[in-house]
Amino acid sequence: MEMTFRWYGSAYDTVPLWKIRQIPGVKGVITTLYNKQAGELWTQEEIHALKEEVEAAGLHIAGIESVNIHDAIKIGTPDRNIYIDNYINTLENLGKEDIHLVCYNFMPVFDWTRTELARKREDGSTVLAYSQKAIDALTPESMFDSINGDANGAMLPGWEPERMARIKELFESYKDVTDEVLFENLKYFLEKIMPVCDEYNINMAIHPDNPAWSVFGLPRIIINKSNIHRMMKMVDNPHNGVTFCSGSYGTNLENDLPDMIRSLKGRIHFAHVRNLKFNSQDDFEESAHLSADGSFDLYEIMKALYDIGFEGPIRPDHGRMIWDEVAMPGYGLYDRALGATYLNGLWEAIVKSNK
Ligand code: DNO
Repeated sequence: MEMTFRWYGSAYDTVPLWKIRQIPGVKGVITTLYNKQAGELWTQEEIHALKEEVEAAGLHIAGIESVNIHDAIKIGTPDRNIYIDNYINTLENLGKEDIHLVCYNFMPVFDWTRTELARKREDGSTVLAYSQKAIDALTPESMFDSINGDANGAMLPGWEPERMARIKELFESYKDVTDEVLFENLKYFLEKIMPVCDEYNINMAIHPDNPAWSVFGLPRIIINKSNIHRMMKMVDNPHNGVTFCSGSYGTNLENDLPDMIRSLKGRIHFAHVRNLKFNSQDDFEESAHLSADGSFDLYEIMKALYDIGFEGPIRPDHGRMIWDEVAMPGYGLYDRALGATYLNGLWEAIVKSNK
């Protein structure tokens, strides 16, 4: 595996590249053109400039997270082909710049959903948290208003104000999109992009839905082992792969994470590893990465990745906010750096004990 760190770009991230460079073992960043709307074309010049900036700091781009998918593709409207063509051209431009990993998601309307962005823990740190009761008492609009105030001025992926302004309309446009339709539309999209992925050796790594069930009545399909295997089979090309995100699949306690990893041998192109602490079946918070601080055994997760011969980029995922840091919720420097160091330690021990 290659330890990496997510970076949103100098215009958006509170963490500069030079600090990332000082995290032991981190040479690669996972980045994006965060100003791009879903469906927009990324030019080769823009990608090249991003690459130069990263390389000037002594790092390299290990992958893109995300190139977002336009709603027309997920809904399957007639104009989807325009956006698919843009996507294909973007992939081609990434390939020409020698970038071979793209993380994306197929969640309708929003990206990940949390009900609190700064829940206080006993030690004074704050974390992202989710409570089903809170969701049940909210509408998407009221939820946007309630979390926006806690975002430390950052723009949360998938919750951009311009999208939220159209939220009723967006919900309306998904009214006939069932899980089956969403699967069909994903298949259509993947079949169109696989040729360019084959040509440039680009690994597509779908990110799971977070949480791994339907919220606000929207369909959600990338949630468990059987659905992810259905997706792998329906477009059976090694470039059609997954981002294994323990914190997303882990939201559903029925998902056996090490077992899922083992079953996806050869198709995991990217891994997000972190812990969650369940307070009850439907209330969880994003704890520190350490196994003892949460509900998952991170050693078993790393061991499963080792056992399948995982060689792709991995990154610590959302961190707690500690030591008075002010940053995008989940994306501060300190706790993610602790996470990277902990995961590196687990990996070193696993490698050595298997020699
Ligand atoms: C949350 C992230 C997601 C992820 C996208 C991928 O912090 O893991 O926002 O980047 O779902 O498209």
